[in-house]
Amino acid sequence: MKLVQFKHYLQQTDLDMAYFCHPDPALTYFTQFYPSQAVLLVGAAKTTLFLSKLDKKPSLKNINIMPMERDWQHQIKSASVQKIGINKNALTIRQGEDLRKIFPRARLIDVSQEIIHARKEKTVSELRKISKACQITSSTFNAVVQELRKKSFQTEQDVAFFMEKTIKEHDAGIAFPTIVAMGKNAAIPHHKTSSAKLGKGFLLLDFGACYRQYCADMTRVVYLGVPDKEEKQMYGLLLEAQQTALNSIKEGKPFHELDAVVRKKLGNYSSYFIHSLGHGIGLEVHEAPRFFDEQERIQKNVPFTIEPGIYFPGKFGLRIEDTVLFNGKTQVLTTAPKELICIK
Ligand SMILES: [Mn+2]
Repeated sequence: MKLVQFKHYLQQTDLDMAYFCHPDPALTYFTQFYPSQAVLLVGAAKTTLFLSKLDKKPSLKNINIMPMERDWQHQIKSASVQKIGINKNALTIRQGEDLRKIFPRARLIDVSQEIIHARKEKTVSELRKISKACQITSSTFNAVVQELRKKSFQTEQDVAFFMEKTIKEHDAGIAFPTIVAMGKNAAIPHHKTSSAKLGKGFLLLDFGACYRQYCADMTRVVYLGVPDKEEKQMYGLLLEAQQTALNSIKEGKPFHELDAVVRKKLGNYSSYFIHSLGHGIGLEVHEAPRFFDEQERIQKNVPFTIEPGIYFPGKFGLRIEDTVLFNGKTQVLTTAPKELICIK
């Protein structure tokens, strides 16, 4: 990862070191490791990971690993430390107070913006992990469609359980709790998967695998039974809108312009599209770039999602989401089919 660049940044800004505590994603970013308990000290010269003695030691390049003994704080005390970088988005008040006790006279400087910036553009190795997470996600969708055809499930929870089991069988974890929403439940974009029975109508599946800490995010909608003309039209319109956004991806284009393209395509229905068109993705499911930030533009090797939706409260909801990458051309990483699958 960009540890070397970050060290340059510390030097340029006169910081003696930066201090990150688990579960700060910045710690996982620089180590590519998810500990049970750890603190990472990045100095201009050396980087040390104080790691719980209960964890297996990872093999890390250019990072010393020290066991987190009871007195580990004493080992790092130093009167010469004057400025310490912290991540205000992750450091708790308690962790900040502990840091103060170690370095009572140092100034704490927020480096969260620098971290967000560094994490946006992915390295080849990060992109490989994200692609793999997307492949697992796509094949999980194909597997769940087969099971739905066999009528294997009674409830939303049954479907989610099968999907999460399938993801885990691929040596991955889940990026977030799987959303399975039957019928009117899908009108709530962040529906909590429930014991609701499957019945006739749209079934929305929003889920993602997490492979070596890197996330995928995908939403597909299938139809249980036979859709009527209006339902088919609504799905068709949303799919067209999503495809229009994918076709409009171009280097340097602001994300809010993509959003505008979709709203135009949805026409009168755009008032039912109640969230942002997408988000950056990586170590976290939702990370920079933020689409509503006017400064943010499409860049090479910055993966993001495209997920238009329409929600009719009390009736049904639809969303079609892909994780995509622009690297000179647009690559849709989540390759599961999008034509409406009807399961009779
Ligand atoms: Mn998403």
